[in-house]
Amino acid sequence: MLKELKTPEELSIWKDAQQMITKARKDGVETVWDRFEQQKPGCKFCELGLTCKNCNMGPCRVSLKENGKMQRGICGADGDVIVARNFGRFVAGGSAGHSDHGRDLIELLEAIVEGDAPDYSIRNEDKLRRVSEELGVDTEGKAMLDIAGELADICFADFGSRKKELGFVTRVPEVRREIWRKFKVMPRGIDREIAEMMHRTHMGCDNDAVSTLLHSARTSLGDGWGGSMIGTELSDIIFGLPKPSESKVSLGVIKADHVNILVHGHNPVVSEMVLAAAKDPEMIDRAQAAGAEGINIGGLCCTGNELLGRQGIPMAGNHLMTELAIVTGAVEAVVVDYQCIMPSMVQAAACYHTKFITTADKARFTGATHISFDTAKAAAQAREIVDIAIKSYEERDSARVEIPDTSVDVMTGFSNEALLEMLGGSLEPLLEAIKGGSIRGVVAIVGCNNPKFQHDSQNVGLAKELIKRDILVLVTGCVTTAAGKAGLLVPGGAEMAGEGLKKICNSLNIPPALHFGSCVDNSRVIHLCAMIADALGVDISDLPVWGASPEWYSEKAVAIGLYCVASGIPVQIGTPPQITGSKLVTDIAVSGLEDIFGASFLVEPDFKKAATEMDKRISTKRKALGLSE
Ligand code: SF4
Ligand code: MSK
Repeated sequence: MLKELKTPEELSIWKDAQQMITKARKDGVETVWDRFEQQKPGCKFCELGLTCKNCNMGPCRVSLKENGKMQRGICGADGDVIVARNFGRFVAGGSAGHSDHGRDLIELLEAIVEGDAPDYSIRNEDKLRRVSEELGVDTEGKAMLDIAGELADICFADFGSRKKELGFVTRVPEVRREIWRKFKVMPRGIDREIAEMMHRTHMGCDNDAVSTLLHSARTSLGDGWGGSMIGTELSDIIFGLPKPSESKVSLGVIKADHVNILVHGHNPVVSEMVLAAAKDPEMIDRAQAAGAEGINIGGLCCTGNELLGRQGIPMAGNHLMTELAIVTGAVEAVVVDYQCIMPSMVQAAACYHTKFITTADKARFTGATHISFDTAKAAAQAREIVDIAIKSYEERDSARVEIPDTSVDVMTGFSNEALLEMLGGSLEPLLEAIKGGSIRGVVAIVGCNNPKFQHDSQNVGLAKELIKRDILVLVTGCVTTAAGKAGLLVPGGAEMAGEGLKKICNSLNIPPALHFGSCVDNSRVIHLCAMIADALGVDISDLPVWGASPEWYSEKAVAIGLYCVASGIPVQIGTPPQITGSKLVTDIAVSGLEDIFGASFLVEPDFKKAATEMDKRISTKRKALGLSE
């Protein structure tokens, strides 16, 4: 029997998404929501985390026996061990993704130093010197490229096995570092922790759930204070600091009379070059010769966030909007690097004239046009990509074009440095606002979309609930577009905030939700928390702060959540990871971690209840710090 389709209004809160879901159905394009329904009912064992495929005696599935005891897999692993091992590998996957992205930035920095990446340069020498000095480089009297070479070596070394503690860990308050040393979760090497997680979860190794979970925390810390932080800091050095600027979001940023190129993925190494090529007068001439007014670059997901923050490039959409962007029929090319790119985009693109272009050899898609991106010839390859898009424009069928006419203003580009500059060079005004209660707390809403929820309902709902309570919101990753479309990323959004936060936003002319970058850039959030804790002379876990990922979906989101918790920042998530088959593991996640790290996970699918719980803890933390409410 055919299942009844949900209405577009039930699937997404946004008019542009609803319009394109309707068009997708008319055009016969399958979307993520269609496949979500096809996958129902899900496998209960997998949902609970009780399936193991770690060896070929299995796979095994375990469940509670009639006598109330947990069955064991063929090797004898019980449910707690199986759940913990699966969770550990999930965290390792997310940490590997972020960290390998970070490594790509080191390789680019090294190539710049060696003259092998002539189309790139170091745009922010000031940050290069500052970060290098922080990591122990003596920069006095040295040339920029020599310093960059030393910095690249230090960052590469953080991926290895020779260190006892990662370089950026010096940013963490000493009291927290002591906790990490005591529980043996101090990250030593980024790749090392990931590899050790794979080793521990091989049959016959770590068969103690608590031990495996602690190493999961260590692996995630290697991501947050290692791979991700390197990715963020080196991106700032090479491509420049995000600075507050204005832009637009929603599918309305796609222009009917332009060659539209959407960049998607995470790494700015490709998208920055595509942007530069699109600005080249010769390419614009070619586009005009093809009948277009010009070339329009739009962002999707986190590569979009990278360009939005640094270059003010508009965002077409977040995770669940990526297929829908193609459905406008006005996208000449989607250019992707890696992560969060739905394989279905190849099929969606094939329904129109859209060229789907992959650039990373580690992220190939069957059916795509692949251009193996090489930083030695980046500009030429970027021009080749733009050229493909221009040719594609000539194939566009205008009868199939329908672009939602909404686009919403946003203010973007709030790095820690930009925030400090805005505050007059010191955190003091922010601390005073927190102490005085105008800003009662800070919550970073992070990450993704998931068809388990009405698209963006939780992301936006939570953000609005928090700002009403005078809680400053930071957004990263795909929440950015959601917050932007809801009007929360402009100073006028402060009208939706409580009186205290509104006053601060008005006096600084900032929005009540600040765009802090891509999902890798959650490293900025933990760094900011460390700076605030240091300034107050307390541990991070003493602060009135939270992380939240109401609509998370990815392995990376869990790695982020866990490194926040292990850093002392509690994290709300809208759905649990696949751990609920083990009471032991679930209890540790939602309360046991509190005893070790002073923070744990809150699983709450209702944003109003989540906001209330988060608010309560913020009040408690404020009281403990002796701050007024
Ligand atoms: Fe089954 Fe153990 Fe092999 Fe997992 S490791 S598949 S539980 S026998
Ligand atoms: S892209 S990890 S859906 S934020 Fe970073 Fe968006 Fe989440 Fe991917």
